[in-house]
Amino acid sequence: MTSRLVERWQQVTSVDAAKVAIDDDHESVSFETLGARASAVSAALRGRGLEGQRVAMLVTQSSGWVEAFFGTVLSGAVVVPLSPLHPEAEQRWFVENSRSKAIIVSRDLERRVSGYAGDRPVLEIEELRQFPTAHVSPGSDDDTAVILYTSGTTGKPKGALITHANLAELARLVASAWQWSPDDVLLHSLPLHHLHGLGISLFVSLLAGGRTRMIQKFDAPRMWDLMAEATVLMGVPTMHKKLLDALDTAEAADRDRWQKNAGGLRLVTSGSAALPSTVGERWRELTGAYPLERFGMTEIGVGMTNPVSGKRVPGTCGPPLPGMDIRVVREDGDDAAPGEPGEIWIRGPSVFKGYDGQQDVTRRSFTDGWFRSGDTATWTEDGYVKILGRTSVDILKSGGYKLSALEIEEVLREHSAVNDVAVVGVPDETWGEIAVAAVISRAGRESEVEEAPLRQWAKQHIAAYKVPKRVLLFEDFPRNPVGKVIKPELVKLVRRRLETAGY
Ligand code: MLC
Ligand code: AMP
Repeated sequence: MTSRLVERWQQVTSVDAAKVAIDDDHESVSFETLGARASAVSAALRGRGLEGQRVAMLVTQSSGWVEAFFGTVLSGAVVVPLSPLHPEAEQRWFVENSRSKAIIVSRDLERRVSGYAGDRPVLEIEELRQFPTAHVSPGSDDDTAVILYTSGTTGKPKGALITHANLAELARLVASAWQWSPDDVLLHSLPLHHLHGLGISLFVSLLAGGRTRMIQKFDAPRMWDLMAEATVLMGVPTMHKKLLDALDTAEAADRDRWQKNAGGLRLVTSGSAALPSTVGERWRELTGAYPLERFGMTEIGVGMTNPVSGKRVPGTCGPPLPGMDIRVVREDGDDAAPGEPGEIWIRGPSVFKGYDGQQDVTRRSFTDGWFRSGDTATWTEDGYVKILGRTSVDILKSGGYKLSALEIEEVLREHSAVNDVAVVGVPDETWGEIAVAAVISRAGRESEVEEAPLRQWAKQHIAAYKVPKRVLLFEDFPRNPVGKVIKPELVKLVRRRLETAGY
């Protein structure tokens, strides 16, 4: 039986073939053209024997990205999306860790892979899409469609294996709950190497037959202007905050126009991190409705969502998304009553297959078929879920990106002037949370590990968004009797130091 993802792709690219699917900064591409180009990419990849293999892609966010993604999937291969936000060292690691056999690039990014491509073919999407024949592999629901790397409680990110069925069901369930129609126009600027941008935004719109206005990178004034043609805006809380800050500081004429644009939106959603109510209330003033907040995760898709019509409760992520099962489980394993804290456990058709090459970690992440999220939450009396925080102090959420303190520490420890380092998260108005590095220098080398030089050095090894925004020098850290850093104590010291410094 053909995979639901391939089946849906074929329907949507043929039923309303002439309709515009993607508007990017260069062209408007119809569903028919998108479908034909993806089938050409697929044939080209088959011609190179890549079916069944992993294929990395470093393609600018545009219609070409969609063609590369679906071309790879239709060929029977697995996509490993890379981001230009990652330095070469990190991209190399993703390509090697995933054992990718080829790299699809857009011409503007081709130079970025030359240092690590090795003997892997580097294939330009601009060439692949012109391949003279077409091919579509039926695939099957359980095939992996994409590997998304997600930071966790281990040093290195883990590759989440997301199947054809996971993506198709995520798109179907969300489109239905959010009453998506082919007349909707999504304004899209979220990064496509994460599930929010890829699966929750782009594919929901695309597979529902809507139009997607894609811009390469978030830019608040452009977003406000482009909102004039949009009906739906999806963002992380930081994006919403940055949009509102731009509105507040805009010239009067821009502000009037932008406010009018906001009034035309049917739906504003927020996810990936907790939405501050101050930000939500500002959106309510602009659009007449509090943003729809929902909860998601790379491994599970969307778990809970406030309703489109019906009561949206600020500070909650709403009831379970219809089609998904949610439990809040106490430490003793029983289900929590309303008001009692517990861990969110999730089951449903968009829950992933496991972590690539990490069967033990995968096994430990599930209990009786339920994925354990690592988020602490509680039910409200109305059956809505309120998030209380993460169970691990080493997982941070900054501007919607999940950051692993351990991963960042591992990188910073490689610096020869760093004697020891501990990374902690502290609250921040714009980013939700920022990473701060507490560093113990090797004797006499303090100047090398000050904020500016250490941050600059770190950017060669990890994405700039993972690099701690503040670096503080310490003589030692609070430790327990066996020498382990007591992070909650360190957080207090860090916050005090930052407050004293006026941060
Ligand atoms: C950018 N920077 C960040 C950052 N984003 N630092 C910490 N956290 C972030 N999220 C850094 C830049 O590298 C730069 O560093 C400086 O901050 C200023 O960058 P900018 O260009 O002004 O940032 P901007 O482009 O405005 O980016 C903000 C943003 C972006 C909110 C648009 O962070 C973003 O796209 N976030 C979305 C993340 C996301 O999609 N998460 C979904 C995960 S999936 P320097 O040093 O150069 O000055 C998931 C599931 C679910 O969570 O439920 O959705
Ligand atoms: P990621 O691993 O990047 O997919 O991030 C998933 C995590 O984002 C979840 O486990 C939560 O911690 C967090 N998250 C997602 N949506 C929300 C939300 N609406 N409120 C609070 N946290 C959220």
